[in-house]
Amino acid sequence: MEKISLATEIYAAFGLDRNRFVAKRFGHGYINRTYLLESQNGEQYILQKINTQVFTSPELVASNYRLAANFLKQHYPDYLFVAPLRTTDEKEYCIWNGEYWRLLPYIPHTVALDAATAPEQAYEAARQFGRLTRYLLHAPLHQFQIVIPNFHNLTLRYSQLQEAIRNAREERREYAEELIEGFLDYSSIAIHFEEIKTEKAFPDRLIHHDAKMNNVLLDEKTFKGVCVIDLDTLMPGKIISDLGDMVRTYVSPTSEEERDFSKIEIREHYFEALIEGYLDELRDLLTPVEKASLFYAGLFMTYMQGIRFLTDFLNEDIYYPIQYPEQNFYRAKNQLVLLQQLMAKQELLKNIIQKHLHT
Ligand code: GN1
Ligand code: MG
Repeated sequence: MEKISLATEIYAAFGLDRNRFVAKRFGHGYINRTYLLESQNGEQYILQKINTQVFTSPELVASNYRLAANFLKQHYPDYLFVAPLRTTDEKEYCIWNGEYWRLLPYIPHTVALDAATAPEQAYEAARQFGRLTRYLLHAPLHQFQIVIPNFHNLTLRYSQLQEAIRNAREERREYAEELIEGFLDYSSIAIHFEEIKTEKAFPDRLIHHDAKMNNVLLDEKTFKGVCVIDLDTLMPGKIISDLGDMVRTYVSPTSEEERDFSKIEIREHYFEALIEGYLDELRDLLTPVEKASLFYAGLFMTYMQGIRFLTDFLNEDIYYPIQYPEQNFYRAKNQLVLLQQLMAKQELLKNIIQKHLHT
């Protein structure tokens, strides 16, 4: 394994002695770079280098963490909220050589799964994301910062795709021609977002905005939900973001990296479990517009993620890291196939939602 050597100053900023720790790359995030630090006597931490191309104002992220942590501590003292540890001079991150680094506690006896392998895991994970939004219901929403403007603004993502189509190199555009058509054929999903986004009864709430399976820690033995992690994009938004990301990432046994599209499948029991888990936290406080958007959520996020991958492919892979040249093309295609399958099963999935809305 590659031996990782991180600067002594970074450790020291958090009061740690580098000589006591071994660092390893950790997790599969695309954006930040994550390490696990372990000492011989079993002390463990998560150290992250924040991607400041994406999170251009790390102080906004830190401010949101602080607001949420304070509110939760006051109102739900038993809730496990994984906030950054302070530096020796009481900051949420240290700046070293122009890089932003932060330290987080490692939560022992937990696992982060890349994919759900039982519906109960989907239920547990969905409950954790639903609980976060519910517990923060009375937090001061307007004091939370928008850390990435327009992050889940499908209208903008759609126009970014159109712009990328216009500006792409001939070669890439031709390569992706059919796929581009495939996405443009579903423009009604973007139009629907336009229609509902400004409705009064479609409120902003505090949303995680990256509700994939491996952003939840489950108990390593019981697989019960323990907490959510990766809270960088915790900010005001719509429930369709988290619910939709769960549909996008828990329902099929495949991940967005799968290139054998015949393996993409809608596992109804997983869909049902995540709907139930999310609604068990939020059922009583959703507005009629939100309730009517529950099936749409999966279309919204799958479509938007596909568009983001395709846009990045056309833009020569400037956002998502790749290991092979057409990776963003295949990720986008994977999302389109998933979207088509959600569409094909919509009656059944809508019935499942109805069943759980009223229990
Ligand atoms: C990115 O870095 P990671 O894997 O947590 C992205 C999400 C996407 C996801 C796709 C800030 O998250 O929006 O859903 O990749 N985060 C950002 O898997 O763009
Ligand atoms: Mg993330």
